[in-house]
Amino acid sequence: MKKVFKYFVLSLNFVFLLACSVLKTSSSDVVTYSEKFDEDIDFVFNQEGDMVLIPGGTIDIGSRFSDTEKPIHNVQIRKFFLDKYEVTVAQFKEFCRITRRVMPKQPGWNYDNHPVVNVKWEDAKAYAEWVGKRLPTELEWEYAAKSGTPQEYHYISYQGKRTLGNVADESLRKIKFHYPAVDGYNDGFVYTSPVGSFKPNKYGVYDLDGNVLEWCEDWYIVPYVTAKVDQQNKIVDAGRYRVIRGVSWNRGRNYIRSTFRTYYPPAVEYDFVGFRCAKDFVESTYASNKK
Ligand SMILES: [Ca+2]
Ligand SMILES: [Ca+2]
Repeated sequence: MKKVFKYFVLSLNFVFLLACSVLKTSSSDVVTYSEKFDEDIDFVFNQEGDMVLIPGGTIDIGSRFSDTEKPIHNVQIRKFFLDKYEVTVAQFKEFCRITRRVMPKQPGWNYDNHPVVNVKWEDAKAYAEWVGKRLPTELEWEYAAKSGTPQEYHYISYQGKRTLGNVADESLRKIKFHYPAVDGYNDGFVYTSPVGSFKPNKYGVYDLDGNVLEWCEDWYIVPYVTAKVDQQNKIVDAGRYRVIRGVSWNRGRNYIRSTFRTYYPPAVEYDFVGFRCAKDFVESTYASNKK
């Protein structure tokens, strides 16, 4: 009987060691966003006010997770400037005051240093032009969000309960139990957070992984590999909807990925949709500004 028990214990040990080795192998095979993030962040970007210069390059756009993101295809992106932060309530108020527009009604929880919400695409575009900028194309947006790292699927990092960005979390689920919150994750914000509350990505851009969804310049075309683009990767085909990118305070789980595409008619307003601006890189202008 003693012998049987000894073999039983040895077998248990063997199964335990085998399980450990499998777990170790599988976790080390996955390069998560958080692991990449914790490396010394190489801030390769150049700053110009509240914008960063995103270096040009090639990138695999798209993912295997959704038909709207297929096929994965390689594109060339020219260097461009991108706002470090989402446009805030205070900034949009100033725009409305000076241009005598009606300020979109903000929810009670959305303070001056939070991202402006309830903005139509047309209003976002008008703001961008007013400040001498433009909206980012969706290819630029995804390129910046991936920031040279394999950040196709971020949810695995959120499952690690790290505070990477403001998404639908347990605090939101207490109020709206049907929202797709990330299990066990709490970022400290039920609704929007002040812009820049979380760490930036490798290009120095904040909140691409959360807070509010962001309007892009482009019409929504599926599959987007067939869409005609101009030299700035702006989709020139016309459509009915404008592209929205990112993830927001009311979305979690499998919405959290840099390739996620969604869309709305340009005239709608939602309390989880905002925007940020981009700008073309012009060598001569940039050089003279730097003097
Ligand atoms: Ca949250
Ligand atoms: Ca965002």
